[in-house]
Amino acid sequence: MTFDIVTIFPAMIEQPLALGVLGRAIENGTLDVKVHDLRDFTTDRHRVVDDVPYGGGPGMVLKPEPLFRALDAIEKTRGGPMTVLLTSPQGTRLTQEVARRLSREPHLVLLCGRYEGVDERVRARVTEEISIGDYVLSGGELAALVVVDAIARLVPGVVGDDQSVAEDSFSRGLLDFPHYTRPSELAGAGDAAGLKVPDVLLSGNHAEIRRWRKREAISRTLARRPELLVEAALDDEEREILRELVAERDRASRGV
Ligand code: JD8
Repeated sequence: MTFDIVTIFPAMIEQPLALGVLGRAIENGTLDVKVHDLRDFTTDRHRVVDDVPYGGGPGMVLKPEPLFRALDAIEKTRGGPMTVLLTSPQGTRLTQEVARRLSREPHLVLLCGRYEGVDERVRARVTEEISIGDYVLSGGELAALVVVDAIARLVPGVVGDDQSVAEDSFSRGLLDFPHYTRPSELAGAGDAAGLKVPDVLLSGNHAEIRRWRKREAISRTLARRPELLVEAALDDEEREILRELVAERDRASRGV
């Protein structure tokens, strides 16, 4: 899968993408990611990318022409269809479902805004505006990294173990179960009791372990993000566990 990212801060994008599973996938050619400096698409001596807003007011706006030139150059170099994403607070909220849909596109171009945002006419070239959540960032770069990470890890071969991608929290619509590694017991410190790994995980009983993990995932989801359960893809066993946990919770809330 091919990504082109257009930004005035290439360094903000390049280093993070060179690390971890995405870095490896770029190295071995599973992903082709190119970061473009928007200033390379200016034509003036000072490489100016911003200008004052028509109508007045504070802040600056990203000029349209460098962005249009960047898109033309990417289109010409890559050939073939491209989906242009603009990260912005006004966009479609990024969810696992949106990431899954976009991971089926062969070529994504991400435009990173700055200042007060981009000139409105840039939207004529944008396929979809994406927001990563309801809080204010200083620019589109961190959002673009989040979008690329969420999408790229769904591309076959990027994450070594397809199983772990399939079982990830949210691909099933549930929060994750607790994870433990060695040692099986941590010494107590001061007043703190020793911290033990749940016995079931040491039992070697894989059917019981699977069931415990399901129960933990469902019980955490019920406690912390109950709204996720409305859409969660639960199997028969999980629906049964949910019924038990809800009944327990209701009994406890009546004080019995
Ligand atoms: C792009 C400029 C900053 C936004 C004035 C401060 C996404 N979930 C998200 N929150 N914020 C962004 C985001 C913010 C951006 C730009 C994305 C370009 N800014 C602006 C409007 C108000 N400032 C985002 N995706």
